[in-house]
Amino acid sequence: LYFVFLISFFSCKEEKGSAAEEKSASKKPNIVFIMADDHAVKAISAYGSEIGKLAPTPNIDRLAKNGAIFRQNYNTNSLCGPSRAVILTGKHSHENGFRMNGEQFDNSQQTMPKIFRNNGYQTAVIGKWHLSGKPTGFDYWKILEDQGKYYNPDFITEKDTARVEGYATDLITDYSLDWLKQRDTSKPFFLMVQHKAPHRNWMPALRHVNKYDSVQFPLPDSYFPDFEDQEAAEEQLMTIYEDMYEGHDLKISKAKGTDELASNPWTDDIDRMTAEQRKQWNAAYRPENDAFWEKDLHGEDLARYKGQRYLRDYMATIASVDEGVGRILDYLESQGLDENTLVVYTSDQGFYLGENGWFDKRFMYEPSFRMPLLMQLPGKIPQQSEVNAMTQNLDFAPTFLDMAGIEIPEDMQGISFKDVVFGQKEELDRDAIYYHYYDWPAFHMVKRHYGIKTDRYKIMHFYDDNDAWEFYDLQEDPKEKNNLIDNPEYQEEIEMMKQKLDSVQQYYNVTEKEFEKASEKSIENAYRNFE
Ligand code: SGN
Ligand code: CA
Repeated sequence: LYFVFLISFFSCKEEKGSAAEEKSASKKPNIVFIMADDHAVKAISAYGSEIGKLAPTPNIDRLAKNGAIFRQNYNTNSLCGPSRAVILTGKHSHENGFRMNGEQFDNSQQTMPKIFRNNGYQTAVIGKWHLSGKPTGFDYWKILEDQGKYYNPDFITEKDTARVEGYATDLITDYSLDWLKQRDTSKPFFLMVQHKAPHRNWMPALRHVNKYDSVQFPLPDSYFPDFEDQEAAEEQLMTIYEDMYEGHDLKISKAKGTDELASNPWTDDIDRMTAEQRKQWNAAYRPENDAFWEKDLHGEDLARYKGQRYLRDYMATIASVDEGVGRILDYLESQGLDENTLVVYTSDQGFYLGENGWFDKRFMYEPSFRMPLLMQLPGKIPQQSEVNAMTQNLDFAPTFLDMAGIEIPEDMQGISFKDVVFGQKEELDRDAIYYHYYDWPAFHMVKRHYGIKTDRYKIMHFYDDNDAWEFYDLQEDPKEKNNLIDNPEYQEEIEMMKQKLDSVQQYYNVTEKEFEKASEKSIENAYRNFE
């Protein structure tokens, strides 16, 4: 059984006038759901990391101060499209049909925004969609084309597709505020604000490009890893110092004295900037690039340098996201809307910030499996509370509906954690969470795998051109370096976890079909593309 703690640092909450309380109880809460793309838990200062101390996120942290921070929030399939589909439907990938990026989301199915809309809410989504096809269930939508671009992105609306001059994160915040200002004030609203940042290739706003130039970010102990009995980890293509493009990803120039980028296969990110933007951009990177060529780095020094360049840009793109969160919170407060609005901050998945030498996500290991989650709803969610229950993106839809007093459809697979975050209940009725990643062969070559996690153990099975089990005791080995699958001392626990995995899969209707392997041909082609 699992222990769920909700610790409120304020033992006695401020008493509110009973009239105000009655009013807010009868009113359906508004919801502002803010989601970044690839924002690692470690990159939010409220989580207390070293990186967060060096590059704080004061506005995202406001949610932790006003409400709750979730310590054990996870996804079900650590990739963009799949995570979004799970959030919209409250169903695992095999049930909502969107298993990997590039698939077509069946937008005729039941989704959370449709249910909100049918219950009198005004609904809108602004920013990254990445589910192919048009959003359904929204009164208003304005989405980025595909992955979206940082500078001068193309936005798609019901009417047209148009390129807009500006920086994606700022534009998404502007459009969200515009929508809030023109909404029908007689109705509650559900707004999804979905940033592109801090997704690859980490292009900061011009005002932030040099923000962390003088900061040395800590690189994890595992930056130069040894992989033992971790075959899939060994065979991935997501290592900072091996798989990043020096130009496209790290903004390193070809040589001293030029702004021309080293390897940059997708030139459109830079080409689409205006002449003025490019001028400022180049001027910002030139000194660092010239200094780099002076240093003549090699081997591990070069690898560490690349880690720094990556983290500086990654954190600098987050600076704009954080400012955007601040602008939205300020607006809600200025209108008195904060009192009855659930504000959520999360990311579609976690991300590697150099653990195992990696960037990207996809693995069921903690840094990508875990997602940040913070939320406030004054008077309902205790201030400065911590949720230690294992929650999942699968639970978002049922939880938000529950908070709005709307019946949760029977076929949603997530469970509501409303009572836990409201401090009324300690445990969730679930002792293991399920994961299944399918996108192989594809970018970064992370093998298909599935598994479960309990509060102490994790078991994973990688399959396709391999067949490998991994088992971790997270209490003893939180960094997942010791695969204990063959350790005689753990055989009882491993057997227990295998049985639990079977029953979890049965519970979620996972059928044989889910373990189909890729064809030899597609594997061959994929390796050719990614070598
Ligand atoms: C792009 C990135 C990949 C990333 C996928 C999926 N390459 O293809 O590094 O894994 O998106 O990301 S890029 O150089 O073109 O940016 S996801 O968040 O959409 O799932
Ligand atoms: Ca993502």
